[in-house]
Amino acid sequence: MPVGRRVFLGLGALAAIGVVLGSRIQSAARGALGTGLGGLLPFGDRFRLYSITGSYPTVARDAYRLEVSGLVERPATLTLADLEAMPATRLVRTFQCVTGWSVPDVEWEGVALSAILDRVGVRPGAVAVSFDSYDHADTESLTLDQARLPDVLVAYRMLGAPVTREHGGPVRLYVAPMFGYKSLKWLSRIRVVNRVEPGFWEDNGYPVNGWLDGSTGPTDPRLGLA
Ligand SMILES: Nc1nc2c(c(=O)[nH]1)N[C@H]1C(S)=C(S)[C@@H](COP(=O)(O)O)O[C@H]1N2
Ligand SMILES: [Mo]
Repeated sequence: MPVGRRVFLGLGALAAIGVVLGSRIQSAARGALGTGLGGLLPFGDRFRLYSITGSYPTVARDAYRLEVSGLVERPATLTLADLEAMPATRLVRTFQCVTGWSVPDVEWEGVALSAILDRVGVRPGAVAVSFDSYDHADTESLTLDQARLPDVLVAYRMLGAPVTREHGGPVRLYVAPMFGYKSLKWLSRIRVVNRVEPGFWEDNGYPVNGWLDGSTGPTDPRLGLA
């Protein structure tokens, strides 16, 4: 096994972290990062590898399938090649975990979730999108408006290379405008649904709307402007 700083987030640790998820703590974390202290912390500027289950699912690249179902006109099962054949979006952003660590200038590449939604055709009555993981543990959700933001990606490249198994490869979600917990790893299924279904982290105390700017309301300043 490669040596690295791994953080396996067991349920005990999760319960402890649940205590520090208030918005005041988030502001404190942002303040610390804003003054440059983030870079001075031990392990600064490095990803922690998270997995609720304590292990990383193994999904071979040629066996990878992304199911897109629910309130859609044309349910689809997409391979990695299908995703790579769609128009690619590349982003460079600071990745921020709500617990305070962050990694600057991370390069991401993948397909805009909006393009996948357009490909399958969202049916009337749909209001949200739910995500499942090959780990059978993590779940996430976004409103349809959030899901259509141009910097929400179904990502197959990260840090200048294919997304590694540890980071959620072959394919993970990358929700650039929100804290890291929204970026579900080992993405297996996208379901278009008629209500927001709070996911694993939300059930454990994280805000359903994980905006990096700290707003907890249902809207982002950019919604409606895109
Ligand atoms: N399937 C799954 N996705 C996940 C998590 C997880 O434990 N399991 N942790 C989330 C959290 S809290 C963060 S900060 C990021 C961390 O990404 P990394 O493990 O690539 O550093 O993944 C998010 N996606
Ligand atoms: Mo996180």
